Amino acid sequence: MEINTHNAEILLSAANKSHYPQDDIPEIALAGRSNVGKSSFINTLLNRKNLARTSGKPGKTQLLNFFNIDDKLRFVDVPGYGYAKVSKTERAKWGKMIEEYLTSRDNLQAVVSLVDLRHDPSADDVQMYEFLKYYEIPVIVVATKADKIPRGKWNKHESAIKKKLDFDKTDDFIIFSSVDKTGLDQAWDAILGKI
Ligand SMILES: Nc1nc2c(ncn2[C@@H]2O[C@H](COP(=O)(O)OP(=O)(O)OP(=O)(O)O)[C@@H](O)[C@H]2O)c(=O)[nH]1
Ligand SMILES: [Mg+2]
Repeated sequence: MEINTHNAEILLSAANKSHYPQDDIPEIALAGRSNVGKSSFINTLLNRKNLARTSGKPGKTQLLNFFNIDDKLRFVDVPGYGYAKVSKTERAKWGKMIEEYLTSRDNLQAVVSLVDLRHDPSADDVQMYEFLKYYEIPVIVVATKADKIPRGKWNKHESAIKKKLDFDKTDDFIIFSSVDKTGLDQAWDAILGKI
């Protein structure tokens, strides 16, 4: 499929089902810990500086943000999990919002699950991966911030992440960096392979 990635815009932000777009355009959602680089991933793939707003301030993205790409594909930026300074009530609201989207959205083709290449996945990362596997949602694991560790150590970190996740070999695993664009083509190939 030919997609003009320059033709991208934020479409809408949704708190629940009633706000989701009503059509058959395929969606790829981005999930991961707060600050892992979900919004940066979207910006890098679309070659835009700040279309999906990023910040050093975790917990910034509060709603599901839908990005329209050339009317052929949507990215859904999901608020990050695992941010300590969030109240129990907020956390529960977040859980409901994500669960509703992931378990009921027919448009959803795959989830890009972002983890930090430098660290072992957190308990939340493992839980998210298990959740996606349980619901049989195709997963593209993207290990980001690769620019922060030497290339010679990438393999070791990849193995540690896969082991901790009990990684399913039928899923994609991509080493990525929004800073130097490592993995950009692979990420697009994986996404286009799901839609
Ligand atoms: N070095 C490096 N920094 C990155 C990379 N990706 C993101 N960052 C930085 O990490 C911080 C968080 O990035 P975001 O893209 O806002 O993270 P997020 O996952 O969208 O965070 P929330 O919206 O809070 O869930 C920012 O300061 C980014 O510049 C990367 O590949 N390499
Ligand atoms: Mg974000």
